[in-house]
Amino acid sequence: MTETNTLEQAETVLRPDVDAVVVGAGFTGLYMLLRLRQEGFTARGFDAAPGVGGTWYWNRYPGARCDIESMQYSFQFDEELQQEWRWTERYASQPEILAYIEHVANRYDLRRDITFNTRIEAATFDETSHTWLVETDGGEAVRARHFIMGVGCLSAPIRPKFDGEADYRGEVYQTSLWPKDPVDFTGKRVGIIGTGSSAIQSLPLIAEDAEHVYLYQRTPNFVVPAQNRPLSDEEVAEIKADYKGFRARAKQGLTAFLFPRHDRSVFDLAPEARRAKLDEYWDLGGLPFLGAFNDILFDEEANAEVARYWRSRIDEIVDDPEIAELLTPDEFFGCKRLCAGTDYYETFNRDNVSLVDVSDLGIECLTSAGLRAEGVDYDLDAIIYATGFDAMTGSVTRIRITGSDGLTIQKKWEDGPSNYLGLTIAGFPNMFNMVSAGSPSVLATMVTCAEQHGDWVVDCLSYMREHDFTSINATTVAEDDWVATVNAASEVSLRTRCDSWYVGSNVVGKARVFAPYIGGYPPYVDKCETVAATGYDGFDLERL
Ligand code: N01
Repeated sequence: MTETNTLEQAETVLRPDVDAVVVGAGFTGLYMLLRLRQEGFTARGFDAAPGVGGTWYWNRYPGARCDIESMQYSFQFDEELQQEWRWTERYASQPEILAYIEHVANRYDLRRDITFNTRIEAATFDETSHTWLVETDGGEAVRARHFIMGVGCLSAPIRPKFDGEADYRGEVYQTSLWPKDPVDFTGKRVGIIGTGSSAIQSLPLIAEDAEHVYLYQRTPNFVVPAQNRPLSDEEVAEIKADYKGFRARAKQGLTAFLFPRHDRSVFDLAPEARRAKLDEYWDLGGLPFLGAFNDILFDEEANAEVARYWRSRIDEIVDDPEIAELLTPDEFFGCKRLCAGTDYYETFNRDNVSLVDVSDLGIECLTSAGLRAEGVDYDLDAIIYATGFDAMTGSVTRIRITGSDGLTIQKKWEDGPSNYLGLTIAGFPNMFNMVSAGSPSVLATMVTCAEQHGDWVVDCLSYMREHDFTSINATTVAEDDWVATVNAASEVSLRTRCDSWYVGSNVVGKARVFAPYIGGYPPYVDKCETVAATGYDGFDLERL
C-alpha cells in the first residue's frame, strides 16, 4: 500500500463527535457523566424523560418508596454531598429521592451535557473507525467512541393486552408511567392489576380515597412491613459522624448495605426462640427481614419454617380467613423480591377493598364499563396496571443495538443476557452496560453499584487513552467463564426456583435465566479490580 493510500484511508476513517454517549439520566447515567467529565472525556447524555431521575422520574404512583434505607440509597463519592443532604425518613419516598437526584444534577451542573425528551433508538458499531453511531428518535445521529448504557434494570414497563381495551371508557394508569399531576381517586371505583411492590405500595393509599378498590391478584406475594418512620437528628448525626466508615462497612456485605444479620440457621433455635427472632425481624421491618437466619434463601426446610410464620402473621392481621388464605403465597419465601409495604395486609380489612382472585381464568377482557375477570363484570372508573417490567434486559433490547459483524443484541441475548462482568458483551466493543444483568445490581444497593461501575468504566477508558487503544472487546472465552460463574452462584439459591422477573418468566418467550450475579458485592468488586489490574484480562484491546 502506498503512503497516499494510507493517508486517504486515514482521512475516510470516521471520527467520533464525543468520547462517549451515555444513555439514561438516573443515578447510574448521572454518575457516569460526572466521572467522564472529571477525567477529561467529552460525553453526551440522553434521556427519554423531560428531567433527571430515571426510574424515580417515572414511578410517581401513590406510596412509591425505596426499599433500601435512605442513608444508604444515596451517593457516597463526595463527603460534602453526603453530609449536606438530610434524609427525612428511614425509607425515602419517590418525591424525596427525585429531589435528591435533581440536587445532585444541579450541584455538579450535569444537565448541560444531557439532551432530554429524547430516546435512543439505535446504535451501530463501526469496525473501521471503532466508533458507535447512536441515533435518536429526534433524528439526530451522534458518533461516539464509547456507548454506555445506564438504562436501569426496571425501566422497560410491560402492560398486558386485553380484548376490549378500545371499548373501555374509564381512566387508565400504569404505576411505572404515572402522570406528573396527582390523580384524585375520591369517590371512584378503582381496579388495580398486580400484586408486586408497585401495587402493594399504592393500594393502601388509593383505598383511603377511593369509593372502592378491587385488587386483581394472580399470585400472592410476601409483604414485609417496611416499618418506615421519620429519621431522628440523633441517628442521622451518628451515621454522619463517620459516614465514610459506615459506607466502608456496608461494602463488606454481600448486598453492599448494612443491616443486622443473625448468622445462624433457623434450626439452631428452639421453636419459641425462633419465633421470637422472627418477631424481632418483623418489627425491624423491610428487606433486613431476610437477615433473621442465614439459611432462609438456601434451605427448603428453613424456608418453609419462615413461610409458616408468615401464614400465622397474615392470619393474625386479616379478619376474613378466606382472604387471609388467598393472600398466603405457596412458593418459597423471598424467592421473588420481598415486598416492603405499609398496612398492606391491614387494608384488606377495609369495607371498600376487595381482593379478586384471578389465578384461574384471569382478566378476560375490558368492557365499556370496566373489566371482566373470572366470569364476573366489574364497573370501574379507573384501571391501574401495576404489571411490572421486562426487567434486567428489556431496557437494553428495546434499542436496536448492532455490534461487530452485524450481530444484534436481540440475537446475542436470545438464550439469555451473556456478558463479561455484567458490564461488557463479546461482539459489542466499546459498549458498557452498567448495573444490570451479570452484576450484583438489583441484589445490592443500586447507587453503590453505579459508583463502582462508573469508576471502573472511567478507569478503563483512561487506560485505553494512555495506551492509545481505540477498541476494547470482551473475549468469548472470558464471557463464557463469567456466565458460568453467574449461573453457578445462582444455583445454590432458592431464588432461582420460582417464577419472577429475576428469571424473566414474567415476559412471554423470554429465556429463563437468573440474570443478576448473586455471588455478592465484595467478590464481584474483587474480580473487576483484578481484571483492571492485570491490564484488562479477558478483553481484546486494539489500536486503529
Ligand atoms: O412488578 P412485579 P412491580 N393479569 O413484576 C401481575 C421494584 N420496585 O412493578 O405474579 C393479572 O413485581 C403479576 O402477576 P404474577 C422491585 O424490585 C421496587 O410491582 O405474574 N396480573 C404481578 O403480581 C419490584 O420487585 C419498589 O402472577 C398480572 C404484577 O402484575 C420490581 O420493581 C417499588 C398480569 C407485577 O409485579 C417490580 O415491581 C416498586 C395479568 N395479565 C417496584 N400481568 C420499591 O419498594 C402481570 N400481572 C423500591
